[in-house]
Amino acid sequence: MTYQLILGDRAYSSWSLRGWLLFEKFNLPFKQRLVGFESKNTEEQLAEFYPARTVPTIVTPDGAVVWDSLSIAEELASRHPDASIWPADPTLRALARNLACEMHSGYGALRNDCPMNLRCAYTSFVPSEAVLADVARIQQVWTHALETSGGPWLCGEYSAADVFFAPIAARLAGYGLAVSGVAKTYLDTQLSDLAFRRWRAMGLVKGPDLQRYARDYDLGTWPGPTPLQAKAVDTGPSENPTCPYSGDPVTHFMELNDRVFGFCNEFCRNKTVADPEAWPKFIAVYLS
Ligand SMILES: N[C@@H](CCC(=O)N[C@@H](CS)C(=O)NCC(=O)O)C(=O)O
Repeated sequence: MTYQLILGDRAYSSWSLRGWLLFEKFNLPFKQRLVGFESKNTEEQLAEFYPARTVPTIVTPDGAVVWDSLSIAEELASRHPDASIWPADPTLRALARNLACEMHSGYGALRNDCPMNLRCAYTSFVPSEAVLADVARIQQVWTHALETSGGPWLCGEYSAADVFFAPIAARLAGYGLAVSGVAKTYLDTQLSDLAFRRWRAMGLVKGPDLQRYARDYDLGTWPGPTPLQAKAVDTGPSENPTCPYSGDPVTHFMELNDRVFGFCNEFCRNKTVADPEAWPKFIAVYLS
């Protein structure tokens, strides 16, 4: 038995990103299931996990349902003390808890006015005073944490505090909201993180564009690292006979730098096309 992790649409569900990072970044085993965001009936889709009604929700191997990102972080930290979800140092741990809790209960204007949408980077968004106040507070707490810990993550090593701020980084990036100094360096660190890039690559290629998240602002270029230019192609042969992820025979193909690579299904091919460098198992094949 392993954990079940129930997630929403990767492009839009900022809380789901947190739930997934808690497993992905701390190497905890899980099987995931996605609920559809096309309709609004998340609660119905979670009926078997009553009384959960939002994503992320997890089911522990012994059957406990945990339905809030902060309680998921705490439960995983208790069950996996060696995973270092919170910093070991008590002062840094207290700081990390402050940061995660402030994020979990705060920044309402930013969260309301700037819904996460990993498919867009807007250039003409004009923030309200309330959004600017949230950004100023984020600048303040990030700077304080990074100067206290020495970085590169908020509390030194990657911790739950960084999990909670990953979607905030996505919002700052997506709506062109500026931070400066060490906070800007930290924003770039979040956007460059391979796990974050994997999540975004999956969000770019799976699921429909949802109108309720669309905003009528001018579009620009996503400010994270520019992906290597790969493209889907119809036929092989590929250099690799088996899929880098599953080891199964290849059926779907991608071209990168005049070389052809194969994958065992369309989604795995497309997520790799979206950002080849985000996938260590693919890069191992590419460099071999
Ligand atoms: N406090 C919850 C919030 C989770 C949440 O609001 N998730 C959203 C998706 S990002 C959701 O499931 N919305 C569906 C709905 O409200 O019907 C947490 O920390 O996990």
